Amino acid sequence: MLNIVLFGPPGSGKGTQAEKLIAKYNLVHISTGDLLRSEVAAQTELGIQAKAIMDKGELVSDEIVIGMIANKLADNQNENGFIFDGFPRTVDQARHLRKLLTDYDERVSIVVSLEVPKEELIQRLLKRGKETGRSDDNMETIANRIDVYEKQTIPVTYYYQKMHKHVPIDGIGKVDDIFSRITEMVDKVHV
Ligand code: B4P
Repeated sequence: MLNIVLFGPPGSGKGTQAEKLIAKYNLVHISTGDLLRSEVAAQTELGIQAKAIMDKGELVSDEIVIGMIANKLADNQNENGFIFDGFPRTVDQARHLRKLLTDYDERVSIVVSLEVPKEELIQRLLKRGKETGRSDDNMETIANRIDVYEKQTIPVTYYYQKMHKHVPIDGIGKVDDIFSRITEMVDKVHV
């Protein structure tokens, strides 16, 4: 299997690049943000709790997101692999992902880490907020999401660096150019 972790700060283009990678490598897309937003839309108990946390720009509990990932993995065996988009976001989530994949004799193939400066992230997210009305794409929540990323999610990069899986990619430029930079690196681990 080809198991790609798509990593980066909010607004770095994870969702955008995930769509293209799925089409090229025929992978199952697991976006914890999308999964949480569908719970919010369906107004489930989990969705109601999650919305309050997401609107503040905080992270939903590890227990909830790890449970969602475990279900998705169990439902999608016999596939070419997975794209983990926006997961793991804490070192504890990364450790659990390792355990879950080991249960299926699998492992993370590569961690694609999109690098984009803070100013550009803010501009992209404010633009999306205006265009789509996404409730967490407002200045106050964006600032907290970036802060949470720096404090709680950056340590995940050290975890994967130690395993020699972390690959930084310049996330500035045209979407297709960034995609080419990513596939060049993915093709090195996927022969
Ligand atoms: P996510 O849905 O993961 O939101 P995100 O980090 O903002 O990334 P997204 O994929 O949507 O945006 P992208 O960078 O593609 O998470 C939302 C919330 O859910 C979190 O704050 C948290 O509360 C919760 N959550 C999710 N996962 C969790 C977890 N594992 N643990 C705990 N909580 C979790 O794109 C942004 C914009 O940039 C788009 O409008 C796009 O069009 C634009 N863009 C992309 N590429 C571009 C380029 N090259 N140039 C210009 N613009 C570009």
